[in-house]
Amino acid sequence: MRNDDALPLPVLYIAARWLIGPAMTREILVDVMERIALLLELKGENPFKIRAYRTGAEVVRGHPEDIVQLARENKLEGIKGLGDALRDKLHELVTTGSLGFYDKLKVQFPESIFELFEISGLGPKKIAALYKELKVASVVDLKRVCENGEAGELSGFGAKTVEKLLESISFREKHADTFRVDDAATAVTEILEYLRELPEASRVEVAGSFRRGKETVHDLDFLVATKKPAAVMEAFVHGPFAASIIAHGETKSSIRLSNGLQCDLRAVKNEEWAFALAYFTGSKEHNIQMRSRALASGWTLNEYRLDSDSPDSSPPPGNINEERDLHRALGLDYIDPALREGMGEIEAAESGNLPALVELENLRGTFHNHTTASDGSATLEEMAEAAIELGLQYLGIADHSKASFQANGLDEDRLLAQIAEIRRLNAGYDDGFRLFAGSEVDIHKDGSLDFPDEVLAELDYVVASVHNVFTLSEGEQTARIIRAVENPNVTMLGHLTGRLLLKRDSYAVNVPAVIDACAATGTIIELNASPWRLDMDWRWWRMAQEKGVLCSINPDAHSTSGLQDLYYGVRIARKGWLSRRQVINCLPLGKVEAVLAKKRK
Ligand code: DGT
Ligand code: CA
Ligand code: CA
Ligand code: ZN
Repeated sequence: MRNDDALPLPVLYIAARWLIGPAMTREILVDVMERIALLLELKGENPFKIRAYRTGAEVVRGHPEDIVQLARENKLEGIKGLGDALRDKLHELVTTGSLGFYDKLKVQFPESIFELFEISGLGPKKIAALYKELKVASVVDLKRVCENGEAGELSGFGAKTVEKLLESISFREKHADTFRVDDAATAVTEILEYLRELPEASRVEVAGSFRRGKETVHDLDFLVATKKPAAVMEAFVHGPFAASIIAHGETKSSIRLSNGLQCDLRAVKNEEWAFALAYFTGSKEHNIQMRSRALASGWTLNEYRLDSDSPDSSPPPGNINEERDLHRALGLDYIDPALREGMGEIEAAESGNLPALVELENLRGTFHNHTTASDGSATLEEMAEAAIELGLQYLGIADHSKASFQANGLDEDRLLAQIAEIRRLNAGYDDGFRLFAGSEVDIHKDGSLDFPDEVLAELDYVVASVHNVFTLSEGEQTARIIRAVENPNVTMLGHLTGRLLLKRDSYAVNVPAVIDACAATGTIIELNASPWRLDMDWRWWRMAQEKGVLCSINPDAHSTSGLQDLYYGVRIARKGWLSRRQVINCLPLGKVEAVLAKKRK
């Protein structure tokens, strides 16, 4: 049976292809090495041994070849920074999927100790001190010692540190039942596949905020059409993804995943499918408007059916098998789930003014990507190969500039050398692919840029971003950003608000004023596709679009797999009502150059 939903199917298909990937990755190797170093540090082991693992993690992160493959084939010899012991461990980890040494170490500490790493302001040194001196092994413990004054007495923990720690703890508590979309996406793919394989399930879909493409979700809502709901419920609550069962009913069940995310499943009859899918996709605001629209025709709409409201109202049309049929019955064009937020989509659907939303397949390239030159884990060549592999025609490189010293930002000389390297590599690619030389240049506190104009002018394009001094007043921060935007060398503005979802709020900034400045100067605004950022937020894109501001969907990739974050960026672009016309990286090679050059003329 054909499913008419424009958003989830093609997007999820590609997501599944991209997200599942091979079992062992460079990231896992790095993570295990870093965790070993931390655990050794907590144990007070020899600092040289600890450093060996930290160095090992860095080497693995930055190695230009396929390190997973090399480890598998036991060919790590000769790589600087990896001693015998580490080589053996990497080989064991890659070939067996686990590491005895790490497993033994791990059981000596509560798993919860790693939570402490998610608290901004805590590094391994401080965590080790807290654990050793005060037996702090979880965020709950940390809160206690911050509040009772014990933490403040540790060396290196002044009153200010403690205050900052309490702030990040309360931020974390506030978002305790909220998950970033990337922490849900893999589970969604897995659960959909599992349910679709059940012989009793005729139709299966994910609904709720996930289907609408929200940046964060509270729980996941699955829907199944079936003649045998009990069998489907039984299979669901005992699925391999279910860490615990919250409720097990005849037509409704809930489970919890190991990361804490709740998943609801509802079973309906085949003839109820379109109504139930529409209802449980929401949003609530959208549903309320749809229901009053039905009432205006003399019908009642709920999660099961469309009925006559009274004996003298005309009967509603029958044969509603798809959401599309329901929308048509209400005199509307089909409304994509991404748009169902009760923000004018029904009016637009009534008057035939819904946008043709951008799709992942429309993207031809992307900008704002990092390499080993700054804080990325893949080289220029590896990033280019990965982009070619994904079918992209171009890849924009934008490593950090020198003010981002913690990210190993490039100075002028290193940047000019990188430009030369990109030109040299481009000579080797065929006409179907090209690297663009760019920079993610820091915006200084006063709005000046981290490179002089003559240097910026050497680049194909420039992304300007704020990475420090987040505490300015709204007026000062806005003026700072607008000054950067007014520089003719600045092609686009990076992650406009600086937020990290569920971790750090936006700095104070007047977004409409920045959008106006971008419109006035012809500056593109980035839609940073990292699931941590998704910045600029989807709620602002319609305003930007109305003012003629263009969008660039940028993964801000720090590794080859980071390019896959384009998937999340497209979801947010769709929520922002963007079509391919507003997204510059839908333009093919040969056309996109003119857009990059426009502001400089
Ligand atoms: P969240 O908070 O990320 O889970 O967001 P949703 O939208 O997934 O919300 P959820 O899981 O509470 O409910 C799923 C959908 O069910 C929601 O989008 C619309 C529908 N729904 C739930 N409660 C109500 C309600 O009281 N009235 C109406 N009209 N619809 C509702
Ligand atoms: Ca939900
Ligand atoms: Ca729910
Ligand atoms: Zn950045």
